[in-house]
Amino acid sequence: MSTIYDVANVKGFIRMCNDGWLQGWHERNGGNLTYRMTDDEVAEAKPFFEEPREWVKMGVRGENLAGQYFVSTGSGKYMRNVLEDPHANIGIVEINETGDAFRVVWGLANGARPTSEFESHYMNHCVAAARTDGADRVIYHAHTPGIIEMSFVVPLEDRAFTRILWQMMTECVVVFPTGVGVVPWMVPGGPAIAEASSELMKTYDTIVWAHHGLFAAGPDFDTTFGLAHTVEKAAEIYLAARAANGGSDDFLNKISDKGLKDTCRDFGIKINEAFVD
Ligand code: 2HA
Ligand code: ZN
Repeated sequence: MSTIYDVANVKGFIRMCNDGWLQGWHERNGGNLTYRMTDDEVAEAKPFFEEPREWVKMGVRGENLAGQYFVSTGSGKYMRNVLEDPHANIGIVEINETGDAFRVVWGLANGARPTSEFESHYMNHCVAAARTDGADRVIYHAHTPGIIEMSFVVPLEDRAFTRILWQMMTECVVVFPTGVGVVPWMVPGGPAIAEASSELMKTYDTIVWAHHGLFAAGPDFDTTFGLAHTVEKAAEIYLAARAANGGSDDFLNKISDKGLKDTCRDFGIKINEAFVD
């Protein structure tokens, strides 16, 4: 282990930041990513840790992930710059033993802080980890244009939003069989949006932030990026199909509810029954 970048998921984290940039989801400082490290990764990374900074109190508390370490993008930092200079644009933070404060132990050079959405990320990590028995480790927020556009023209309701996305591409229902939750427009970066999202995170791994973007959780970078990519692609297909249909979403052909249910049956996946007729 010659640098901290040889820790597999530190490398994977940097790659995912760049993947999102290449998709066009991270204008300026838009979007953020956090990853909860395993104990082995913490042990591998520790020799490279720097003098810990002071503890910073959060507006939220989550006891089940107290004492854990997270890789986080930096507040005001650009995804575009992560690959070129990780040490300045991302960092590792430790959560205190009561689960209500963090301190920077590596990176985020020159006094930078973790993402302005860190409280949202932390609370949602707590909920997602509890829902998945500790499997979920990644939370990703991206300014995905298709989802933002869709949030102007469809009802901001979990069921309506989910059904449209499922119907756009055959494998959507397989990738997110529980559906997506929808948070109405809210001020970003505070405890209120953290609270609203974490309430939905008890059920969903994908949350739409109306007029803002996507908020997604998963066990690893491939799954979480793939989830965001699939949801966003479905949104783009909806918008293009609707435009091609003169602005209406009364399409000539579509995937039936029976088709959605049959797909899940054959893939051995449990569909959210409340969202199909
Ligand atoms: O990091 O995307 O929601 C900037 C944001 C806040
Ligand atoms: Zn944002």
